[in-house]
Amino acid sequence: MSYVDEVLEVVQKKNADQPEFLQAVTEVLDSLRPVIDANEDLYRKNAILERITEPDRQIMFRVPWVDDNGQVQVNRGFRVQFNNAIGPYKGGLRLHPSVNLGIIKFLGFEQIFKNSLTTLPIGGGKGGSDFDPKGKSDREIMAFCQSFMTELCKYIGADVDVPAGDIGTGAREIGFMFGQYKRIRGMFEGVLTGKGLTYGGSLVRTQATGYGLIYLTEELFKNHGQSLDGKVACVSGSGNVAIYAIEKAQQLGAKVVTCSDSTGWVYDPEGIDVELLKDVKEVKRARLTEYAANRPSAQYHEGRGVWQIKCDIALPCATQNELLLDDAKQLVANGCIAVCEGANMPTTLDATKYLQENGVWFVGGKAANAGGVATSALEMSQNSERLSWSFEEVDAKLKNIMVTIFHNIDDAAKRYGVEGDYVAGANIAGFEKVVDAMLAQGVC
Ligand code: NDP
Ligand code: 2IT
Repeated sequence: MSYVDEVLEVVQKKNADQPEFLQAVTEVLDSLRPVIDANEDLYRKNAILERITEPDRQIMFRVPWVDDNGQVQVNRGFRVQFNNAIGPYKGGLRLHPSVNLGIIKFLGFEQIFKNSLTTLPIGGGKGGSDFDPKGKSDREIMAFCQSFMTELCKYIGADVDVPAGDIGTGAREIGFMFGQYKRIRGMFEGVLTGKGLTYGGSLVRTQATGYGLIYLTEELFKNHGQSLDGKVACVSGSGNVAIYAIEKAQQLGAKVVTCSDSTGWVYDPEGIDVELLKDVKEVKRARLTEYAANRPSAQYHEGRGVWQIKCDIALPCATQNELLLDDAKQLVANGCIAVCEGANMPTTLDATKYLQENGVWFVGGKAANAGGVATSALEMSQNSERLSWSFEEVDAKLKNIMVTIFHNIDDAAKRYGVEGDYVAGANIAGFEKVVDAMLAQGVC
């Protein structure tokens, strides 16, 4: 049995109750086969695959807080510190009722390779809680965040582990958590990224994941002799990533005609009004029905459905496993040219395969959404030198990083004879740097 198959079997046995983690590991290890086969003895002797699929540590803790009725609520908190071979653990905090250990592990595992692709010195980690921020008052959010950080602060630090935002964690939550860290540890340090601009945050971090996704997509099109100008795009989600992907895509001449949230979706044939969307989602924290009510050209539908709409480019920006095989078939039938993932693992394995086999240019999240964490690493640099860079400077660095990522994954795919397979290219390029650092650092 090949080394990859052996390890996959063990990982499946050990983590049988964690389907998302198994999905992420299967995708990575399957696509690394050419690299592993070329170095099988060395990697096997050093148990590289066994080590890279087992987190350094997994922290789980109780998060008690008091709601507005005086009732004590209890949530579960997580931080998975997966791999710090190339830098301090780095990755977001997800606050969503669906969060469990398997979800955090899949996200932490992906983060190792994504962070390596950024070219910056950051390791992989992820955390969060099954807390549901929807419908909570600001005071309840603060109570939760303070309790969460009261425990988490024991395990993180500017040179140890630097969390950030993800689903359900934005500037408001990062602010409350930063305040509590500072209070308990007595240190003003860059322990979180995505901070407010008045206390160490970086310009462009808010926009970075969405903008970065579009910079990479633009480079992909350029590489195929095309541009985004005049293209029609479908976006899913309407959170941080989706909003700034829509904004940048439209700045570059594309027309984005859809967005969605967890209850419904909008088709707006005249193009999404991004200022209205920001007001509905960032200011009012309302449903998309509010968008449709204020936009005569928009049609609102309950449930899911954005991938039914004919488009050139599909940008899934909501959550994992939201683009299924049937959606992939519909996209191909509608003549879709490219799928670039803004979310983490939004496309199922069978849907990815179908898209690739039918000639759709497919760039997975590890490469396509790396602009968020890359800009977090730029925030860490600014905090270290106690300076802040201008919007233009950070934006130019972000763009340069995304263009570099595209060429690095394209080259890696070519080097291993799988030209155009950007999933394999990303996994290979991300893996090479981490494995080199692991080998250099001995058994740890
Ligand atoms: P937000 O919380 O800002 O937005 C999430 C969006 O996705 C909302 O529109 C939300 O709808 C929708 N959504 C969330 N869960 C589900 C679900 N189970 N079913 C349907 N819709 C859902 O999060 P982000 O925009 O930050 O994150 C989106 C994706 O991008 C995630 O996969 C995240 O891991 C990934 N990502 C985020 C980065 C960042 O910097 N923020 C960086 C790289 C990747 P509703 O409002 O109704 O809940
Ligand atoms: O999935 C991700 O890359 C993020 N949520 C951003 C992580 C970060 O540390 O900025």
